Amino acid sequence: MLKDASMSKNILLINPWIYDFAAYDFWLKPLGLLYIGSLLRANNHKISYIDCLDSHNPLMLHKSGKPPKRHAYGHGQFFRKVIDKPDCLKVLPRNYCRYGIDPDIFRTELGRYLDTDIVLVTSMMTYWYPGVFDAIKIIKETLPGVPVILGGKYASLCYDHALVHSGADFVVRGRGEKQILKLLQKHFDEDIIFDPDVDDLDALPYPAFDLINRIDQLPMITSLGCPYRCSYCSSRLFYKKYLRRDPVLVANEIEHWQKNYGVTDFSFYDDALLVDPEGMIIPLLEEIKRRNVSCRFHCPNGLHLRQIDERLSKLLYESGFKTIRFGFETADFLLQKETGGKVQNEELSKAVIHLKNAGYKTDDIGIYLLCGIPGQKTADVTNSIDFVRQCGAKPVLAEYSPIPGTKMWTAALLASPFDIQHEPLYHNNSLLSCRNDDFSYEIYSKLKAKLKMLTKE
Ligand code: B12
Repeated sequence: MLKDASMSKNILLINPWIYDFAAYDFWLKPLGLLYIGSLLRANNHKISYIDCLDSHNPLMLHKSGKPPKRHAYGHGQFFRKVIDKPDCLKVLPRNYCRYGIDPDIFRTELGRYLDTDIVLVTSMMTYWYPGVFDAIKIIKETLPGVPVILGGKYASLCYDHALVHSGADFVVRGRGEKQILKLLQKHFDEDIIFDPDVDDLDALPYPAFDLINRIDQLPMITSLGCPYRCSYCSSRLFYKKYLRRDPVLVANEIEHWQKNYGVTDFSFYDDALLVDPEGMIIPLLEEIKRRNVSCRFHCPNGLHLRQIDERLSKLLYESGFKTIRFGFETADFLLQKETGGKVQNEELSKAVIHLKNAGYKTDDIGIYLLCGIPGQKTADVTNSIDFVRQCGAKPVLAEYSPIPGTKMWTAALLASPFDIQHEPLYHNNSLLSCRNDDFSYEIYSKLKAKLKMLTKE
């Protein structure tokens, strides 16, 4: 029996701040939280949203008088304020900042939702937990007695830490759709009205992007999970199966956001967007072309190189893929095998030729190189940089962030001079927490500066 709609809850979604040495809005949106929001709306709840990272927050714009610099493609700076560093991060002589709106503005925003029944807070990087804790503390002060549910990446990867320290009433680990419905049913006596098969990604309602204050870009996923098992990556911890959507339905969604909300920039959050191109990217882009939907696409998360051939390169270029980054990680054959075997050197050189023939320039082709993995030598990083440059692409250093539960975690525990087991702040990629005598922080910094000079030329 269905309950009266008036029995549904007022649910407030919160995307907390980031506290870090550096943070740039590289097409960053709380996609998982907004997926949960739309599912709850389909279950008759009233959903509201506060984004502590909103660079267009009107109160904050008024207060600061200086808007963060934004790029036409929908990425750019956040509001930023230097804050005290947690003691354990004092080893790094860099400013530590809060990115996002000021806490007093967050309090004011919360004041608009005093009738809230439940607050849902998301979390991203494990080492961003202090922003999450501060948000929960302020929610508890402003909305006393209202239960707070925490989910997301930090909550999942550092579940015990979150249970003890976060201040949330409930902590949810892993995919949230089923769990949140059950939690609302069990603890708040709410009926489940719409309970889709969460393995069918097309059965989920579109994320509640309409709640975003000013949409400058939107993230999309065409799949969850990854067929590869790279040792540094946590994808398999979240997704046992590699789930894909129907490309035509992805095109429908892109067209929906473009036609009804005027969105032109889309970022793909997939772990494996290009795998089996005939199964997704080719039919998707052909469908978009056929419908005359004109968009720009960005892939801040690394793409797989193996699939890049003449046809796909042309299609990506012609379809408006402006920002393309590929995960290469290292030019060392043994290390490639050890970390996951997803790509080899010849595949990079061939891919770059195809991409250039299609129209991309050296600077457009960003190649992520993993640096600071346990036991890695400086020579490996410099050789990899040289190889990428010889191929005619742009090396981009991706500093290793150790993630609990991954295959590389045990090696990271042994290699790190920091207590990464008990303190997630040490997972911060800026800290280079698995540095060693050969690949020290100083060497890394010099390399990074040199690379900046070289790629500026
Ligand atoms: C897109 C992406 C990025 C984007 C931005 C993403 C963002 N929004 O912040 C960019 C490119 C900027 C990025 C950068 C980095 N990333 Co990244 N990224 C991702 C990626 C691929 C997708 C995240 C996502 O949206 N997933 C899809 C949504 C649907 O899933 P979800 O968020 O988990 O949400 C579900 C659940 O968590 C839950 N849930 C979420 N919120 C809530 C709330 C409640 C209340 C409940 C109940 C449930 C719930 O339900 C949701 C639906 O099922 C993930 C890997 C992955 N596949 O998830 C890595 C990942 C988060 N990134 C990771 C890493 C390592 C990095 C980098 C450090 C890489 C590097 N060396 O440069 C940088 C760090 C940047 C920085 N400034 O520090 C790691 C995490 C590291 C860590 N220690 O936490 C991940 C897990 C990948 C990995 N290697 O394993 N990343």
